[in-house]
Amino acid sequence: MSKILEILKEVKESGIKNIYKKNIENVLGALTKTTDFWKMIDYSNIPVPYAAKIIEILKNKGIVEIKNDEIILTPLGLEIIKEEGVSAIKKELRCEACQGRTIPFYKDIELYRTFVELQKDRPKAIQDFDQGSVTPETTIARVLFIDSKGDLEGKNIIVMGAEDDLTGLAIALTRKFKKLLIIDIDERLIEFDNKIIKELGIENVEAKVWDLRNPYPEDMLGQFDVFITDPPETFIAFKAFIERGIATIKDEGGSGYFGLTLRDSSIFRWKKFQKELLDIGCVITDIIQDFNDYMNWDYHEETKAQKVAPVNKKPQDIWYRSAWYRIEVLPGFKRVNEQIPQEIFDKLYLDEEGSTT
Ligand code: SPD
Repeated sequence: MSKILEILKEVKESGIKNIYKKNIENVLGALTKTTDFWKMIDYSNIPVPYAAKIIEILKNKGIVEIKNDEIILTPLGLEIIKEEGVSAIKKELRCEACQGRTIPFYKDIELYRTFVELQKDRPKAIQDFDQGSVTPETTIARVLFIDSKGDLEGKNIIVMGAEDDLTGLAIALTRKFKKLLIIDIDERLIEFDNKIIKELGIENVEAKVWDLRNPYPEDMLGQFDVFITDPPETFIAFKAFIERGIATIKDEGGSGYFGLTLRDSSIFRWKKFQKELLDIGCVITDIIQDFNDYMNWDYHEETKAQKVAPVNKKPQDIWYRSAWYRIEVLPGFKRVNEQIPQEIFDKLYLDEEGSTT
């Protein structure tokens, strides 16, 4: 049996089911690029608890050693990599202009500069709602991407939660939409948006506090062309958020945008998400890996991610990224608008794959 398959067998025996050979190869490949645990996660696209278990097994087998919080491949590790043809993911080959997003944020430099200035005093990301804000470059790239797909000008748009990214505010600044509704459970964010929207006299925007557990009122159903969200990644939460988004869509051809990460869910769960999207009448038109870069959050040390990490060192740089999904709603889609029960909401963020809340 190959060494990689031996490692995989041991990881599975430890109780992890959603794992396959490619995950082990990606971890080994990542370690040829970095000795930093968090950067290794970034390179290998794997949930933190799974990466931690793989490192533990690699260490026990003498394939890596940990010195001063750095994870270092041993001569045995380097030999396995060579013999089994492991190749690292090479982020350095991506387009430098757009950083792999397909559209550089500076395509609208005025929008970017205005946004950077306005967001300076934004509310800090808090643990309560699993907040973690994307960089201003990401937020502006999202808006330009949405515009590039014909989903901004003259459209009715709803931004559902995740306003810690200020995507709703950035869309408001374009003034290109027909109607914009921003909802979020965190009143600090809604107040922040409303203050700026009022000061700048931007019309046809409403920002209001809304708890996504509650069904939408009739006047929000079937009213929008586009929804934008960033769902928590337990399956049940994902389904609930996306169904809520689709319930707001007016007509076939309407679209939805959201982020999905491989840092808090496995590729196996992505398969389940994608099947669900097809089953509820959508098609996935775009998936752009590493589109969304999240700024490190202050509560990291309190999280399961840091607790399971094999090092005490905290992330020094951006390591948490997500893919940007675009879906379209096809003829025959259904609107689901049910109450999300408390017991589902209680398990919204954390499970065996999620660890950053
Ligand atoms: N807790 C860290 C920040 C998490 C941000 N949520 C990303 C969700 C992607 N669907």
